[in-house]
Amino acid sequence: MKTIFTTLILLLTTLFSAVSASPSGVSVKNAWIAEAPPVSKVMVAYMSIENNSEDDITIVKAESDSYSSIEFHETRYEDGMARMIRHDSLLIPANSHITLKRGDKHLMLFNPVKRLKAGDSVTINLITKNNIEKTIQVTVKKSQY
Ligand SMILES: [Cu+2]
Repeated sequence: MKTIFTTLILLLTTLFSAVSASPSGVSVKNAWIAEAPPVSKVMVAYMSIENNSEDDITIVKAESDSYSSIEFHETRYEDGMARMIRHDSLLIPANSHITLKRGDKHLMLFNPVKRLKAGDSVTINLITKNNIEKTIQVTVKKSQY
């Protein structure tokens, strides 16, 4: 009887945590891609990525049918010169968020498959270390300076 009771408790606990956790724990807000000149081979995406879970989330890959590849970049300023550093992943601490913004972290989008103009929408998949996929729709907007 005790064993059945323990099993029942375990089962209920498992069910409960499965229901309370959102699929990825990741939500993305204010995502946009800066419109680039027609000749440009690269574009940049900015967004706020929230982690609503109790565990750190590491995004290890980003991909889109609209680009040949996507890299995680960060702009750093040294002696008044801006240069971009490539990161292997993006860490979003538990119950926190990171902001990808101009002059800071961003998604670098390489080789758009077609000319993307303000108003166009692009699908990007973010993939976490635990292989959870988060699909987001990102609108291209006129660059804001
Ligand atoms: Cu970059």
